Amino acid sequence: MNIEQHPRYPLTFGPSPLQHLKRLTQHLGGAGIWAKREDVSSGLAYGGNKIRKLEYIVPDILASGADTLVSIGGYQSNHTRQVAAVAAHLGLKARLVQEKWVPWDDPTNDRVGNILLSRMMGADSRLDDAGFDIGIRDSWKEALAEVEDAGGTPYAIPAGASEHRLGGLGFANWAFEVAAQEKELGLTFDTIVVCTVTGSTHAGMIAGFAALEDLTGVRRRILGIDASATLAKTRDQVARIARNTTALIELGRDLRDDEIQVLEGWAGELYGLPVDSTMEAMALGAQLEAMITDPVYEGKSLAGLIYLVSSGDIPKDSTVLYAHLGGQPAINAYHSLWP
Ligand code: 1AC
Repeated sequence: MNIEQHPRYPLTFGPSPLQHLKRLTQHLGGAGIWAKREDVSSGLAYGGNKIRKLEYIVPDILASGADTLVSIGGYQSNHTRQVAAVAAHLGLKARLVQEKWVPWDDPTNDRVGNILLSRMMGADSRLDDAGFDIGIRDSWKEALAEVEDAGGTPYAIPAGASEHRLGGLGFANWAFEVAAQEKELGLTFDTIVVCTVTGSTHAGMIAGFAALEDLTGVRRRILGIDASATLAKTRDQVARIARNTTALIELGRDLRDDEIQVLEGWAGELYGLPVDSTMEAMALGAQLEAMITDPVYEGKSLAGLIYLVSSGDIPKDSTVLYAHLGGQPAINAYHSLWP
């Protein structure tokens, strides 16, 4: 099946908008920088990248007869907020495991931003002391069992929807959406910059752009900026999910090593904690473009983009697409960074 043949349940307004970041482009002296805004692409609880992944998972949820979506993330998980949103939209329940992924001891951390929105949407959101890990967790398996023991029918959605077998399809489709938008605008993005943690956003893009390359001959760099600070695990997960997704869309060849690039240098020591480059990037995005990013995801990928352009790694004549994945509801928990 190619990407168009996979069932998709629309949860977005349509293609996410492209925005030319003119003042950031001018500030850096080129390359030409654009953003594709997943943060304003859906009416479901501020949207974001997981809504797109869930578009390809909902048909399977509905076919399964489940009544409860069971998922996991940190206290300020964007993913669990989007699972809660899709559950509300479909009239299902959501049971969320919220682990202490970030040693950020602000008293509001487990009350505002994403977790507040999940609770407003009726999710059963429960805290767990376990620290950060992108793998499959016992706490999540226990939540699945609890729902079943109580007579419910759970549907399992792992962290970031990444280890779900359909988790890469949403962003494989994103690549085709970009190609259609390029045609309308009369330009080609030679470089894509995206934040990567659990991996399926980046992996889906890799698979989708590989399929496009085979159709059109256009070769691009899809640069994942690691924000997990557990680089080896994220690299493995991206490569594995990218290959699974290429199989699902019947690419018909293996991926080359140069198609899988997860770059380090902007995550800092720990997932979820900003470093100087994160703070500088967030300030530039906000003050030049009124584009709000967050200290966990988009601030780190924007920092990577700014460095790569400033250092000439991305040449001045490039046209770059920055994927804004919609991480910003977490900023409420980080209010003390802007005293
Ligand atoms: C890490 C998956 C992730 C979230 O929001 O929980 N992006």
